[in-house]
Amino acid sequence: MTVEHRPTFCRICEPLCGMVATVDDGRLVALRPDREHPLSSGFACPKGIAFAEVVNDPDRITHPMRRRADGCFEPISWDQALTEIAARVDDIHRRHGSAAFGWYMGNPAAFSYAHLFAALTFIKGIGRHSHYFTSSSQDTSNRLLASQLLYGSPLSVPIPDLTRTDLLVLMGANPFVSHGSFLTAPRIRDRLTDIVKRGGRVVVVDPRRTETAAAFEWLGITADTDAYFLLSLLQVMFAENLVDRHLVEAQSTGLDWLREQAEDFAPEVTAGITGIAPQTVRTLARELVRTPRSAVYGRLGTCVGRHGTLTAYLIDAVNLLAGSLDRPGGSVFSTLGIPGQRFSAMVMGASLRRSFRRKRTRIGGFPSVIGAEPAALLAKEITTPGPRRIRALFVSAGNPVLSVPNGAELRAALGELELMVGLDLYLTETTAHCDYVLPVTTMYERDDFAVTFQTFQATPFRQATDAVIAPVGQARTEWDIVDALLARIWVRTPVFAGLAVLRKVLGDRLHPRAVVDAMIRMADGGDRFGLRRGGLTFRRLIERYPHGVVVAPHIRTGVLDEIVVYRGGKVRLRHDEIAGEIARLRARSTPPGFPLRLIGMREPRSENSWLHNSPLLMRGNPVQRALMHTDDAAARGIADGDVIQVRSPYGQIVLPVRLTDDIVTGTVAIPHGWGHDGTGGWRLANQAGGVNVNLLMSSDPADVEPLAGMSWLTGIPVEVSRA
Ligand SMILES: Nc1nc2c(c(=O)[nH]1)N[C@H]1C(S)=C(S)[C@@H](COP(=O)(O)OP(=O)(O)OC[C@H]3O[C@@H](n4cnc5c(=O)[nH]c(N)nc54)[C@H](O)[C@@H]3O)O[C@H]1N2
Ligand SMILES: Nc1nc2c(c(=O)[nH]1)N[C@H]1C(S)=C(S)[C@@H](COP(=O)(O)OP(=O)(O)OC[C@H]3O[C@@H](n4cnc5c(=O)[nH]c(N)nc54)[C@H](O)[C@@H]3O)O[C@H]1N2
Ligand code: SF4
Ligand SMILES: [Mo]
Repeated sequence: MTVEHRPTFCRICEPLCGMVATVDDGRLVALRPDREHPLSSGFACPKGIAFAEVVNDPDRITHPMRRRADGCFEPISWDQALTEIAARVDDIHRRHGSAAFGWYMGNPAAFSYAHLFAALTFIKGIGRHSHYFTSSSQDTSNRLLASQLLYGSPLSVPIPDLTRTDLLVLMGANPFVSHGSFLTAPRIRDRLTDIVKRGGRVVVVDPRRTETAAAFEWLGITADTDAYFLLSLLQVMFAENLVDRHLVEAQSTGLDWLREQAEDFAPEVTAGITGIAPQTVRTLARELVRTPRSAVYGRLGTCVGRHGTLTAYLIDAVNLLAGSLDRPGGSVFSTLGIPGQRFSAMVMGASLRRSFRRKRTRIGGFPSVIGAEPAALLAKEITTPGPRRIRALFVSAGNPVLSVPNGAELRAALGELELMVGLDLYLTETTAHCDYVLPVTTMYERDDFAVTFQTFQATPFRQATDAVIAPVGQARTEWDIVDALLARIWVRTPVFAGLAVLRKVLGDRLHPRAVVDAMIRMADGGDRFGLRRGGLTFRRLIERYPHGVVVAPHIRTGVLDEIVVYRGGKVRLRHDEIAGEIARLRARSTPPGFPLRLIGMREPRSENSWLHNSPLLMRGNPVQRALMHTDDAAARGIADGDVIQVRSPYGQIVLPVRLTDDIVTGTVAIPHGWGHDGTGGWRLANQAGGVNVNLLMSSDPADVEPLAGMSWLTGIPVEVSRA
């Protein structure tokens, strides 16, 4: 028996905290925070520590399974599963072509390079009419599209310069619970507190006085009105001549156009909508401009309203006008420092902009954003007859029955598929509908380098890890699964044929790790393939820097000409799409009879839908509860602890309520990710039950944000009564 302690890192959420895995005779028995990690230095949250329970969960799927005619699953061998799936893929492709295939890739995929490569290789490789969905359209597509418009590339996403800013405005983010998003900053709570310690301020714009807001200054806002608030900030900056035109025009074009767009939105006009006093807006606008190191940062709450792309665009516009864009302590762009990166971003940006203009989804005619379609329309893409109808669906690392609007519609639609294949750790409310469920490795059973999050690090940092244990049972990585499947498929698209040739030449060495290794070697700190002695490689990171390594104390600024890929290197403010959204904003209405507004709420011991089966995290039997204002409850005869019915124009749910004064009146908050109704195979999660809040959301194309295809998940009109 040998007990080993292996440094690695957590990949549940975005700080990627350093962990030490205790491995006893090949089994992962414990996880503890890594004190030697340069940034997380001994911090990990309860989710990260409890993850050993997921790895060893008796409910975890550890061998391939096939659904029988009676609906029950039976174990089958890998060879049989892959051979049968391949035959059905070939058959469906022969009859319907690539348009019959869909892939939904959920959130945990972003934390695994092998997974990203696998999903994209399959679904993009099978042909250009295939349907690709990701959790991004519930999360980030609007942010990426705003960057595509402003800078020409969706990869140019600014983050607040957390370690140097003196005035940070957080909008729609609750980092004390979420640990930060689109912002990789371990110990983010400490980093935020540091701002105040050095004499600065943190202002939290949120309909709820969240855990984060309670620690700093709270500015309560009515849900889904951030665009009005931001337009008012711009209006004040222009009207009070706060803008340094010379500075801003050196960075951008279209300033006068933007002034016209914001003209009608004086704070006095928007106050009734946002609930924020005009004087507060004016003061904040002045402070943002006058504080040399200020930054506005918007996250999930600003993404999932009805105008997510506009809102993300306006946040950057405010930073630009405040003189904070690409400046120390402001809103900055982290780059990898790869020679020629601007050129490749230019090529990719041009191609994505072209497909945004030309490609339209079958349902609703939505543009293609980062090559993906709106997940809110997945059900209709399956059920609507006609060409390009989805008949085969792969779902990896996602639980869309609980995470997209109108899960009931999606659940029913899944029954119409000819083939459904799931790659997951569990039999979930989604994968339970699959014909085949394939067992995947957890993060501790695979090597990794967090490609997705490199440019969102508040302090530029690199860490790579080997697998700390061998795959549990028969689990395989997503790459190995797709690779083995492709080896059995006869469909010969150009991509698949090319891979077949490479497979013959390279054998096992055909692996995306080589691409990631090349990226590490070419980036800042890398060995540049021998040009820089002692520089980083994938292997050297693991061997020499097992706890990770800081590659620069701060994010480099003055990089606008590198990250803007438009000719001329200037930020483009003027866009018809943005004007269209502002026009739509003016024409906005809400149905009568639903006076309250629904928002979301994350919980410290939950991760979307998938950590409700860990005994440690479920200690004390947590129950999903709605949160509403004492006054709104009193007006409806509702008492604390009552069971309430929540109705929207699109659905209704019943759950217990907690009353509070720490929320803007007229707001109801409900956590998502619950509603384990026994369909799935996670026994503890099923006991916790709860309801699927997304039954209150609309999957009508008219309710999907038109530019980025974002699901509408916040500010939903609702009414509440005692059940
Ligand atoms: N513990 C835990 N951590 C997580 C997750 C989890 O489920 N649990 N999920 C992970 C994932 S997938 C993500 S994307 C990140 C998200 O991390 P964050 O971006 O920090 O998002 P949330 O924690 O959901 O906080 C969003 C905030 O927006 C507020 N809000 C809602 N509507 C509006 C609005 O219209 N305007 C404004 N200004 N605010 C609004 C809500 O009250 C809430 O406080 O968290 C990640 N981390
Ligand atoms: N109302 C409301 N809805 C929301 C949100 C909200 O704030 N409010 N937030 C949205 C956001 S930000 C997101 S990101 C989405 C998330 O939505 P999804 O990504 O669709 O769902 P998750 O609940 O994250 O489910 C992740 C699944 O991946 C599996 N899994 C975990 N690790 C791995 C792995 O390594 N490989 C594979 N193959 N599977 C793995 C888990 O078992 C689980 O089944 O939900 C969105 N939905
Ligand atoms: S904060 Fe996120 S990354 Fe850190 S330990 Fe917790 S779950 Fe893991
Ligand atoms: Mo997310």
